[in-house]
Amino acid sequence: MTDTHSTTDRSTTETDAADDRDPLFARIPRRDFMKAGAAAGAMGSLAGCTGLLDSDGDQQAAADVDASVPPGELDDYYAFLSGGHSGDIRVYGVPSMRQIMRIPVFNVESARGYGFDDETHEMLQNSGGYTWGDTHHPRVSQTDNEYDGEWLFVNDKANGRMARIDLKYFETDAIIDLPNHQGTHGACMLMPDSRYVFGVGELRVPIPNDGRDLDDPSEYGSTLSAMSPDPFDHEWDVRVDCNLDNGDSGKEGEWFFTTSYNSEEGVTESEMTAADTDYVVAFNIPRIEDAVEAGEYDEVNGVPVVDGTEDSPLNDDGEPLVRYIDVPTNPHGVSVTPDGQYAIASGKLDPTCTIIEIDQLNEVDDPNDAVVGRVNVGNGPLHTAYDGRGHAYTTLFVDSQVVKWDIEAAVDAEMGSEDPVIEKHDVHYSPGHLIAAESYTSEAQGDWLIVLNKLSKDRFLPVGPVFPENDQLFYIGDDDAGMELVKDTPAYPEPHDASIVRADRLDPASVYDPDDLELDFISPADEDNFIERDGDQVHIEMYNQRNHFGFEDITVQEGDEVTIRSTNIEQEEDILHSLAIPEHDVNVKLAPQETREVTFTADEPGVYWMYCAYFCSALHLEMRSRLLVEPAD
Ligand code: K7E
Ligand code: CUA
Ligand code: CA
Repeated sequence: MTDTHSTTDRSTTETDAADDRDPLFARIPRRDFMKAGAAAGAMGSLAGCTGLLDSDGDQQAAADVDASVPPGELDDYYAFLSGGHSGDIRVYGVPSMRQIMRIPVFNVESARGYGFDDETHEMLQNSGGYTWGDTHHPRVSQTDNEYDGEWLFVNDKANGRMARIDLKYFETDAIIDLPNHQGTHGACMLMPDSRYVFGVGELRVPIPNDGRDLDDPSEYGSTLSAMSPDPFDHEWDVRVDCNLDNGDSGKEGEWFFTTSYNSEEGVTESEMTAADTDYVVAFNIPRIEDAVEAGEYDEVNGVPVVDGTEDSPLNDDGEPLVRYIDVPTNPHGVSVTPDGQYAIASGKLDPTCTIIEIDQLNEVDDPNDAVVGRVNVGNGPLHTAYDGRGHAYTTLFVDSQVVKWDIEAAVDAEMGSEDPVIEKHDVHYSPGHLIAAESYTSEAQGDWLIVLNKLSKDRFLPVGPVFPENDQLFYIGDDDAGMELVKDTPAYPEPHDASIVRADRLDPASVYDPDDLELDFISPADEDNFIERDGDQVHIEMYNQRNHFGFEDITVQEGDEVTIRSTNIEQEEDILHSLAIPEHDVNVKLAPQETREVTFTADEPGVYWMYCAYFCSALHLEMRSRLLVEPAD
């Protein structure tokens, strides 16, 4: 291959390209961090060494990047971070790393009343009734391999589920319980247009897991589950014998890749690490669709399950459904380069990353012939991100470093060579994922990189034995200066992965559109506001606004089942109310123009002050009404 990637040429081109993008940021004041970085670099700034070596082997000084976003200015990017076993999603601004919002997904969350009103309560009940989940991989929908800002999908590793978040309202609006998954780990959509949402089953179990084959692990398996994005429906599964771990999509709508660290089909650590090699599993999605179409599946738990195991007759012919590519023992992350050319698997137990040329999978008889490079990056490589300038950035969990390397140089070099490595930078400490801006799309922005460190150790004031994680922001836009560590940000346990999306690609609503809600809007008109009784069921509809609820008091009988539907009729953004009822576990958030319903039992006679928990005006404390529960005779 021709060596056309002179560092100087490329960085010049990229600076121009970045300037060309400025109009896209038109509604956002954009700090000139590029200029700041270049100026400081020219002055030979004394900022800490990055570990970048110049051609003479000398350490170069880092550029002094200004990532501050002063009060009143907005960030250039949204970052959506998973919350791990907190079960939520966190929304950061980049580069400020300010946490702007949390979006509860699998967790009940009181600030937003999530899991308290009837609709969100039922959504959690109908998807298993759990009160927590383990989110790892938040991925934003794409059209033509660019973020379209419509949906965010995320897995639940704890209970085998996938959730959808509506980015118009930044709210979870649907959850699918995947019946053939115990733990859904990897998550991604089929590119270029998010045709499917994929959940990747990590934990091998009997399928169905109904008491059969309890202690016969050779009969266990995993599935890749495919869902449609809208409506969010489960369509089919593909079964494999090994386990599946992380996943990412090719850019052409054909291949989906996952790693597998348990080709041994073991159940103990020593069994799962016994073999010298495991797999990157490549799913040929059009072939699988053909099999589903032709009825070549078994239905398990109501889901069509196509047999993608190595011995499957469907894998026999010239165009197998699933291809198994050997990679060194116990790999972890797999991610596709922005140009769609390569899938790169990180070695974890092996100090290398393996480069698979995706087009080759359609050409070669032996899928191992699609492996076109293997670069020695260091100890414990977990995940790899891209800057769109031909560089890969891989986290080294064991070495506590990020290594930057040249992808084409790695394809040209001998297998196992260290030569393609450009730079290693310390991180603090023990990184898992790292995410570069829009690196999961064809539009990698090449400026910001977030490294999600599992340990923070000495980086923050001590807070007892539970430590925060440490999310570190790097500037990667200057290849001459090298990676620059810009910011440490403590994170509540425990982010795993993130997606960084240019802010102008989203268009969130600041007030509800009542037409988007299932429940009818309740205006202040008399006929809209009523208290109705049917046996021991009481149904109440009322509006609310600054500084009162539709009724000053509501009288019910002990033992009544009470349903209150309420609309916040405010039209002004950022004026939220809530309906909180002490000692009844009632806590419903009501944003402007939002209608919610909540059902509870009035089981103790007494006076209860319904109140508003959002500080909405100077008379917020007076925004309260009495619930009078009369004793039963
Ligand atoms: Cu490496 Cu769940 Cu993507 Cu954690 S996974 S780090
Ligand atoms: Cu409404 Cu406080
Ligand atoms: Ca293994």
